Amino acid sequence: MARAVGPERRLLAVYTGGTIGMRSELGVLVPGTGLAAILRTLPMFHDEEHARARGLSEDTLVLPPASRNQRILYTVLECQPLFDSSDMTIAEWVCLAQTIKRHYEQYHGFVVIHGTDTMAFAASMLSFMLENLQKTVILTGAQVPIHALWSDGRENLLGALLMAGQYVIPEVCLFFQNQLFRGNRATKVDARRFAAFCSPNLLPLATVGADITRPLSRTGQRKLPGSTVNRELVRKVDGKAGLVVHSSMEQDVGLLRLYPGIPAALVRAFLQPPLKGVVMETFGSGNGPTKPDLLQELRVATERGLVIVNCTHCLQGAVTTDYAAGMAMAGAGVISGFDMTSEAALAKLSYVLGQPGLSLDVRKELLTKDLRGEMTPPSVEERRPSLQGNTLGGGVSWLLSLSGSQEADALRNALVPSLACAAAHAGDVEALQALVELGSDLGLVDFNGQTPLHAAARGGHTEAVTMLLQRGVDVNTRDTDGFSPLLLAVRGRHPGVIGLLREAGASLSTQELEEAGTELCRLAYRADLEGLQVWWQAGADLGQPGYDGHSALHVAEAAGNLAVVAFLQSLEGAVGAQAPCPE
Ligand code: ASN
Repeated sequence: MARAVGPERRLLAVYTGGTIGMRSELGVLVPGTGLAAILRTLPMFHDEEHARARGLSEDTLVLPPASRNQRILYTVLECQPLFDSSDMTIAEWVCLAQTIKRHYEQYHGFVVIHGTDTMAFAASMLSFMLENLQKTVILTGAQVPIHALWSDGRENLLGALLMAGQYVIPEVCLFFQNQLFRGNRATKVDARRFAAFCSPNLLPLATVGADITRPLSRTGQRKLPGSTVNRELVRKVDGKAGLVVHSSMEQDVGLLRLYPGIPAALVRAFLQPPLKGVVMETFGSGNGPTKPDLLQELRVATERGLVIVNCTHCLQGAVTTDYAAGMAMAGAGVISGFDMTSEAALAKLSYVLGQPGLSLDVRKELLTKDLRGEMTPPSVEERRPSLQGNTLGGGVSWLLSLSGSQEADALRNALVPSLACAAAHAGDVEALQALVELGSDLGLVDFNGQTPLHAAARGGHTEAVTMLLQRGVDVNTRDTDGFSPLLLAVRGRHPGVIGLLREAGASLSTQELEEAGTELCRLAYRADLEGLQVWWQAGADLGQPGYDGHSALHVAEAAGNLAVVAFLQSLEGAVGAQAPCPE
């Protein structure tokens, strides 16, 4: 966001309708023509004296000075017909985008005067239609007509004109009640109050002090006390790319809100052609009913090529796969919409599906990407392995969908231990968590007699080990070879896991300790200090003799491995010492 320079800033204000210009007819509000004429009579919107002195044309309005050396001039373009925004459709918003494109070179910025009811949809649609936007586009409107004694319309429109005139914000924004939001992050939350919009998952791009219109300071700048401009949030533009208007938006997209007990038949009816994409509003963090018949309908639809995007019906937060009920959605082929508003998701779907010549996979890929600042995808570090993208996760998702019959339950019970061990060995905590949600016992053993804790310890996965210990998996179980998770962690040389297991009370068995002697001698011979250290950390007696009665110290001395000798001697009481057990 940069401060706009130049003595005159020219704006186009496209008036599409909405309460701001409405009048009462037979007791109800209907769109009203002649907004420019009303603005001309209001001194805060038009400096007649300046306009006359400058010889401005009849259709050009000019704001009182915003700063000593800058004036904001604007022209109101009244659409035909005007709409209550409840009647706006994708077709009208495409016309709006084309209007902006047509006048793009003539003006420095654009204000779109729009009804509030669908303003968040409009802003979202425009954000996708207008690619490589280099100029400011701000939507605004009002809860009360502008000519009423007590109206928010004057402040909103003036704020939008000042923001668009004074700043270069290359985005589609929405200005309401002193706040400038990224358009595709905003949503209408109040039908009555002046603070009608909020941006639940992104801070406002700017918050303007209530006295944006106060008189000039001595330096000639109209300061905005109390205003906060979050410059770092404003999207950067590619200075060379020209504006592209995407008019081929897919119209066969829909919005389906799940509710508890929604019948599968109703969902089936909704998902029928010609529908090509659906935003499905789910519960909480993207959860939905796990009834097999409902999941089946979703799966059939996605396999047929219908694109379904999962958005939470909660105002704030994001879609995750923390719950089996959320994972079941992913398992049925539903794409995560992360923290997108439903308005943004619908617009994105319309845009992505409207692009000609893309494969279904590419379209799905685009939907998971942040294209216009509309979503916050999880960062790479936070991103958990996708259950869709790997065999293990696919297996878990599939298991989740199995239920109902005795055979299905038997199959599930037979597969869970091996799947859990495979997940633990891969360190896939998400898959383990999914199995827990499924009601699986993570202490069950696989065909080798190993628990997932054995597998996680062998793989060195501290996160998985922590999770399993928290779930109370026995820390000292032995597999069919008599090995404990601790021994496997020692063999794998995973000090982090050894520490966790010891803290949880793990200890090497007498047999394991006895057998360790020969191994210790071998390590001493090879001067493998790291190998000796993990044994010591696991509580082994490093003085334990090998098969021929020699200890590791004897072997190290004989081999001249001085570092090993020094290490073994440094242990309290030299050999014979054991690592202290953690508290
Ligand atoms: N029904 C009106 C509209 O969206 C509501 C408003 O603008 N406040 O056009």
